[in-house]
Amino acid sequence: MGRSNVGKSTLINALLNRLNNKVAFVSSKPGKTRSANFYKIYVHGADSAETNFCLVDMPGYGYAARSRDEREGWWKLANSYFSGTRDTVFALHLIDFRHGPISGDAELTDWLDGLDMPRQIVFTKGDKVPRGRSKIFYGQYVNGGLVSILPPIVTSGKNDDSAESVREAILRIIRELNNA
Ligand SMILES: Nc1nc2c(ncn2[C@@H]2O[C@H](COP(=O)(O)OP(=O)(O)O)[C@@H](O)[C@H]2O)c(=O)[nH]1
Ligand SMILES: [Mg+2]
Repeated sequence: MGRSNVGKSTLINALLNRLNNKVAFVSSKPGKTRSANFYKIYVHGADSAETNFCLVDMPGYGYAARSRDEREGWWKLANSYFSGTRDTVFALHLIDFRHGPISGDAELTDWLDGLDMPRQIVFTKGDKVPRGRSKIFYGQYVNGGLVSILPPIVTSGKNDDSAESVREAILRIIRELNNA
């Protein structure tokens, strides 16, 4: 989940190693994805443990040009999705690393708080922040009170080490929540 254009679809393509043959639609125009897209993921771990789960690309919210109706539609969709009974649910909350949490992010955080929904923070567009600033930005955001199951992960829109860290984090969180 995250604001329009934050990089939700890009992260999914990176996680699935489909950046050159996209499964999730990436747009240069914000607010294009209007439906929630579901990806059924089958994982065979090195320990031969199987972890199957559903990755959901939630449409963006908080895009300034959107109408009130669209914004209400988003909350309706999100509420109906998350109020269903499910064994294990957590949210990956994507935040643009250049800006840190901004208005729509606080709104999402409050709503997730209200649902008691655990969440993992993933920063996107880390490649757009100069190296020298990264540590300072990271510290500012984390000290600003972001709540995350595991420490937030800074990603770059590529299938690199950070994408691998997100994969590992997802599996670890699912396994921990399942055993809780
Ligand atoms: N440089 C860079 N660009 C990114 C990153 N993530 C997304 N983008 C770009 O940001 C735009 C919006 O990405 P998209 O995945 O469609 O965002 P969504 O609306 O949240 O699904 C596209 O032009 C992407 O190529 C990233 O980590 N680094
Ligand atoms: Mg998208």
